[in-house]
Amino acid sequence: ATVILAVTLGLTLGTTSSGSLKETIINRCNTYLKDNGATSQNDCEKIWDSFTQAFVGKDTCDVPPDAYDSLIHSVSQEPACNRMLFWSKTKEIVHAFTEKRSCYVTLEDTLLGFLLDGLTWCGKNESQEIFTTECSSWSDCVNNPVRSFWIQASAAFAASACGDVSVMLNGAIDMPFNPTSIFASVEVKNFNSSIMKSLTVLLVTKEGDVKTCESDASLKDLQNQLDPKLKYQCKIVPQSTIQTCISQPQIACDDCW
Ligand code: AVW
Repeated sequence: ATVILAVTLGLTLGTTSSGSLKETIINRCNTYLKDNGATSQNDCEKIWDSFTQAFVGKDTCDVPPDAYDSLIHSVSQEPACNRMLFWSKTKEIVHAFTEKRSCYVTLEDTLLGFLLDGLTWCGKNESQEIFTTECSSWSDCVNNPVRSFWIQASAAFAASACGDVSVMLNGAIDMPFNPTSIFASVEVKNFNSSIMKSLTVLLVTKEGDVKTCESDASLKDLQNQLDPKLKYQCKIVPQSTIQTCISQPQIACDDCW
């Protein structure tokens, strides 16, 4: 009886979690399309189907980044030239800013990123089930479904980056440009210098930080990895300035840094 109960419970939980994952993603999709308009080519049910196709039936450590190619192609969105904002180790402040200001767009402010931000999912070999708990985590294995999604979505976002592009890096840590980050290992490598004009580093510092754009060695590495055709700039941006711009929408974006 215990075994039957456990199996029934297990199946019920599995169904419930995949049900709520679908609900979450479809709801986010409809909300996004309503709030951002203009992207009427997008079909939320089709996007959900392409998403599940990437990982359902596969072991939780056996989902490579290219499994998400059909999902990425099923989402249609014009690149926001001159407003695209990358980030590394600044997740919270960058999104607090873009939530209030449409002058900059991060991957998580695009439909694709918005749908999956903060979620966990995986499948199981030879099973149609979808799980949202007990999935392999970021560091457990290279080809886990969540990590692979962010790698492929980041690569596509970077490849579409056009005009003047910015990246918010953390000036309070040793290596603002860290070779193991997605920004360094995926995004910079996918920049296309034939559609991109410049990269501006916004180095977020706290009061008392001594780091400068010129003194940081990791930023030299970043400069060296960029196509010389791209213009490179770096600006120190005090965290307090960003906070002020977050709380005072009447300040123009151009005056934030
Ligand atoms: P990040 P990235 N274990 O702040 O440059 C668990 O380092 O990498 O910035 N979760 C992880 C790990 C890990 N080892 N590494 C990364 N993450 C997750 C997409 C975690 O959720 C945008 F376009 C962390 O908050 C940015 O330009 C997040 O990844 C760029 O990629 C970011 O890690 C940011 O990636």
